[in-house]
Amino acid sequence: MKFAHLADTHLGYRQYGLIEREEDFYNAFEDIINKIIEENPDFLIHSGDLFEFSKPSPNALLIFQEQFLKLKDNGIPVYAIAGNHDILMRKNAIPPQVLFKKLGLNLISPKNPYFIYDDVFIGGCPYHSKLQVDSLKNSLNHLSKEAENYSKKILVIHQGIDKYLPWEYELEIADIPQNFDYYACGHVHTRIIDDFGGGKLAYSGSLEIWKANELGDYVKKNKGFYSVEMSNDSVKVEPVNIELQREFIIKNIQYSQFDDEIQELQSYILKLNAKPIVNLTVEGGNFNRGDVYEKVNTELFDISLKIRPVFKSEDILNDEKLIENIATLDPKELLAEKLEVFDNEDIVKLAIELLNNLSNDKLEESEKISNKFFKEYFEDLDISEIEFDDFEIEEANLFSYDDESKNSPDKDLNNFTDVDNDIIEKRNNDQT
Ligand SMILES: [Mn+2]
Repeated sequence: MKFAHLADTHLGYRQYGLIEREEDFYNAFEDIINKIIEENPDFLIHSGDLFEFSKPSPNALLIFQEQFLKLKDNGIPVYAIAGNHDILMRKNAIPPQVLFKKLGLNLISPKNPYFIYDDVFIGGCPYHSKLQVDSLKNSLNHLSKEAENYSKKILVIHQGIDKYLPWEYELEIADIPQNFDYYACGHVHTRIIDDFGGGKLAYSGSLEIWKANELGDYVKKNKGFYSVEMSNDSVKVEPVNIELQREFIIKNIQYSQFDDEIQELQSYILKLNAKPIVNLTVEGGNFNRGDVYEKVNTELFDISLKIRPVFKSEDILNDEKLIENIATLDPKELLAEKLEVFDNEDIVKLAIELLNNLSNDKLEESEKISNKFFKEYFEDLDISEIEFDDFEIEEANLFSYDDESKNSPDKDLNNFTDVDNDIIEKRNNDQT
């Protein structure tokens, strides 16, 4: 039995506001679906963040519809869950995947937590935020029991796990039931294949370079999907790569070699098939930014899709060295230090959670965290009651997306949660 695993396609993402980048994602998606059809798997699993927004543009919806119908014509069923980008954290919100249920998309949701394909159990959960982790753990344990009688078991999730995302995770690796053969994960945009339980745990990574800091992983491991071969006693995961049409260039130039290096870069770019995105840093020496900027533009503007220049003259570099020497500049450490007077770990935890959420404009989440803290500390309430209330709210908020659900009026497009962005950045910073 063979299946394909794909995740984090983010259809509709318009990087740097460029229509060309939106189209790059669509083209990459089409390439991937063509490759999947070539591979002819028994089915395809999509582990969430199918779309960039929970209210995708008609273009993004149409691209998915086309490719989905192509899979259907080729007899390849699709199983999917909603990721954090697909879900709007509002009452009665439904993810866009629901639109394709009647066309045959198998949407794994709290109401339909698993499907059976021959002797294969395919179960999973949509994205759960940190606040909903207890309910997520319950669902995982429930799925683990339901799966027991099947010879092949697949778990589909869209979460950060501490082992792979130590800065921002919802699940600890120990929270995950061990009796599945394949863990089809989404959320982390880098590509990971690991041994877990008796099988494999895998993040197939994002479709395209969603953030410039995914570039390192892309250079090493490419982008694409996983082809998974499953027999009764083994699981083999084979990455299948697609070629991205456009290059992302990251180049550091010493100002003393500026003229030569910029010429070299220009002749490199002229050989490419598509205009690249150029992340250019000019550093060292004392130079006038305006002059350098003008030269960069003259040489590279017409032949690049986007130039993202950073100028670090000698003075700026010296300032940076000064900052590097101050060990406690990590805002989290500074916060913790300030709050030592309270001698209360919960207060430090609250402050750090608020910092994380507020720096990502997650106001609703922050409000929830604050209210919960306030109730636990200052209201004479049974904590178990609060947990129960939270659970009820979650159920209403997230998990009622069957076809009959009513959509709530006028939701704000800017309210989508943008977790990955920050996570991947932290992860990469952490690694480098
Ligand atoms: Mn994502």
